[in-house]
Amino acid sequence: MTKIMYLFTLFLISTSVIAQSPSADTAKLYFISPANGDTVTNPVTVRFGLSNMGVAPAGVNMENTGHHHLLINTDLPALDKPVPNDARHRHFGKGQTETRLELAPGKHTLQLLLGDFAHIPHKPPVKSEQITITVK
Ligand SMILES: [Cu+2]
Repeated sequence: MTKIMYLFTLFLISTSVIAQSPSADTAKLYFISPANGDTVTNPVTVRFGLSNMGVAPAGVNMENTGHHHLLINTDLPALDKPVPNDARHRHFGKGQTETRLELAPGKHTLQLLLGDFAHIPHKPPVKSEQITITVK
């Protein structure tokens, strides 16, 4: 194999590894509850709404699907890499569409971000608005 062919192969491999799944043009990710500005009490039930795409568990590569990530008190992560997995970036890789949170009293921000089978945001990303809630 010539050197140029080798480099081209490396290029193909690297682009396939970082390839992002396409999102549906009309996809919409939103909070069913709570609403922006709500005052709530623990445990906080958060319901995830997704229109025009489907939910699939992590690891299942199906077109126009993904699983939910809930970002708590943090801005969006890098949108071309797997979503971090920590207390501020919660994965719902079994396909869950709601969760219950225990949050300290005070203001918190929440945002949803859909990820594909490999936890990578779609292109363009499917994300909700960032909402602010107050926990009593
Ligand atoms: Cu994930």
